[in-house]
Amino acid sequence: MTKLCVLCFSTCVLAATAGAQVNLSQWQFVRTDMANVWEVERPVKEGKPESVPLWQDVTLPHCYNAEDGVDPDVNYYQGAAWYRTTIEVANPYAGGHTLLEFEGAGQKTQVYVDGRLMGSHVGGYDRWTVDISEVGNGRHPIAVRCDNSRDVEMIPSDMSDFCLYGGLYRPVHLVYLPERYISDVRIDVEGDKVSVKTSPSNLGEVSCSIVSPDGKTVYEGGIGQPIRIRKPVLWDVDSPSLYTLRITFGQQVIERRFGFRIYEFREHGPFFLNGRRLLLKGTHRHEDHAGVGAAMTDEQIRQEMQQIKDMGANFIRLGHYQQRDLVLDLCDSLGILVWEEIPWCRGGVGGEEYQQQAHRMLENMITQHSHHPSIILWGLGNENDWPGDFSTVIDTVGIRSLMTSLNDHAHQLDPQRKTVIRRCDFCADIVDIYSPSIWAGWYSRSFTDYCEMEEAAIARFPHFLHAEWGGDSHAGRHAESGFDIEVGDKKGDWSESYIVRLFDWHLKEQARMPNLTGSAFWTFKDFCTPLRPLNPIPYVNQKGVVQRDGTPKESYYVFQSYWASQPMLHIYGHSWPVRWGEEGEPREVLVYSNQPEVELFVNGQSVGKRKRNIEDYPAQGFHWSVVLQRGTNTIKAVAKDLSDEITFEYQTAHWGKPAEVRLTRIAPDLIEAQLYDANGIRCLDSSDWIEFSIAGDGELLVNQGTATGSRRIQAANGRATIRLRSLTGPCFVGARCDGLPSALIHL
Ligand code: ADA
Repeated sequence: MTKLCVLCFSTCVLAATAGAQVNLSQWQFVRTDMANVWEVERPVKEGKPESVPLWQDVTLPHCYNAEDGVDPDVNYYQGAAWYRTTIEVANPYAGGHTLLEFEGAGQKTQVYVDGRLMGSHVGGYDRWTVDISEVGNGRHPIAVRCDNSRDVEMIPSDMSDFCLYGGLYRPVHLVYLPERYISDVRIDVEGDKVSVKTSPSNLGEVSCSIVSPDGKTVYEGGIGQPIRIRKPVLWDVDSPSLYTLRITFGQQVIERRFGFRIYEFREHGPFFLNGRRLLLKGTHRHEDHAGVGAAMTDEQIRQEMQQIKDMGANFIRLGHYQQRDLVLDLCDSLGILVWEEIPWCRGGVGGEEYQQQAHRMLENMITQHSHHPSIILWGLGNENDWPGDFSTVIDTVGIRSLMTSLNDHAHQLDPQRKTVIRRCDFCADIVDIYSPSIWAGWYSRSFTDYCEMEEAAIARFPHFLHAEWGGDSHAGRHAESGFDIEVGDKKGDWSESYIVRLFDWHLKEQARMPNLTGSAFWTFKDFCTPLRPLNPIPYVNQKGVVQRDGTPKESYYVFQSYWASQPMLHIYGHSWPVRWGEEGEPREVLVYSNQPEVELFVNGQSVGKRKRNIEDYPAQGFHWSVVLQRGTNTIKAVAKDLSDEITFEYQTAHWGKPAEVRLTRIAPDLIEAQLYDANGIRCLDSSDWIEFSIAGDGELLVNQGTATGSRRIQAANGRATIRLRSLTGPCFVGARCDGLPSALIHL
């Protein structure tokens, strides 16, 4: 549609040049409810911007839980908040329509223009519009009330393992349309035929052109009949070829990208894309990032999706809700197949309104995203067998009934795509594809049981796909031992050492299961969750292979070594400054690489070449047993043109219990706390809690939910770090550890 996008700073489909520009810095925000909209507008109208409560200037997108979601000391704010701005409406079309378009806002929203309620929406993840045409051209105050209060009659449930963020955390657009306009375009591709429908459908003079991936116009004409494209170039994960459809109706031009591909989930596996077997190599993502919560910038989203592609993934489950259009555009252009789902997550099933919301969000997700060739699955729910929001025991009849109606609705809206859910065994027969819960070596059994558990699921469910596996790892925590693969029912030790072995084992097993459709590990990036206040980084689900700010953990490279085609080489332990053991005791060195051969050097001496061999666990054969010298050691790995090197210390002295915490400034903006015993020996297995504070002319970078950005954090190998946000003069940084004298460092 012809969009004059003046409120957003992200790319809008066809942003034109006419129309007044609204300065985004003019948005203001207050994190409290107001008595009425007059209270919101009065200070501006009366020219008293200093009135209480104080408003803050903000830039959209903006999430009002950007920091408190991971503040170790508080519950995140769940309640109402207000945004206000003034816009200059300058619709160039006589009799035209003016809309405010919200790409998504959390979680219930009311929109006021000139003090009048013009529209409202329930649901934090779908796109919606408010028609404000009646206010006409000119300057108008806008007030928006967002509310993420707890509500059991709304999806997702507050029992979900993620933050139900509040705010205008996705872009807002001001859209001008002619009097008669196309509100939606539907593209369906079957074989080499494309059907195009507009809403409304009776507009008459609609013309259409299709441009091939190499820029040639391959069709020009009407849209009444299915359009046949001869020998279309197929969209594939390695060559994501996209066609462009352009619809013209009077002054309105709409562009959509689409693609041709065929896929099949064979009974009892495997999966085929364009006629060849493809193992789905998948991950998950939440819209969540350090410092911004759900309000990720376009650049942050682009970087994250590229990191996912560079890891070698060809599949993603967008857990557990409809995500931004930009995410889907990137999946299309990068070649990442998608399972997208509605946020019916945990808690059971609610009443009429709740169920209507689920249906509405399903309809919006499918109509808004169905043209994306990357999407293959519509997810209807996650862990819907999880009781809790309602006092009744789990209502299997009610859940089955909603699941059945959602399943029918999805098929009616999109007959081509499959439906899917994860973990609700008593609904497994309703949907097309099913994932039970299998967490070998984390929530159940040992990871060496993985193959047996997987084969049983392949045999039991006609269409099985494995969503969610993995485990937590505290970035910077490493172990010399104790990460034995036979962990039985207990979880691992939250070390990176355990988790790389768990991932490594799964990946080697998956590579040799001929009938496996594929899987998606949980999850790409650490994320904020209200359910986990006692995690080593409080309120962070630490199952990511990158930290909450995108910094890779060691496990990122394990995936690359199995999945990526770009040559890579990585020695395990870049974040492990001190290893330990007896004098002369052999230590294991792991190297992750997709190269055929790697040579390892310890302190300048070659300790041999090893060939890549997937049967030779761990690290596909790139493991060496070496003797380290007391003090500093350097290890280098070489594979053809690639090399990687780490330098670390080897400690042979034994330690007792922690007696002292010492602070050191290890980089201009980084402070380290290290625990020592009574003899001044580092306590390399301590996981005591460290609490940082600051006084003076400096500020710590806190509430980031990362290993260098949490005021309270569990030590990793007796060590914790915190970053300085600013330092403008003298100040003291403190570290407190229960039972020990506090430490101070003067900066
Ligand atoms: C569930 C849930 C996820 C995630 C995961 C975990 O499987 O579906 O949202 O929270 O648990 O980390 O335990």
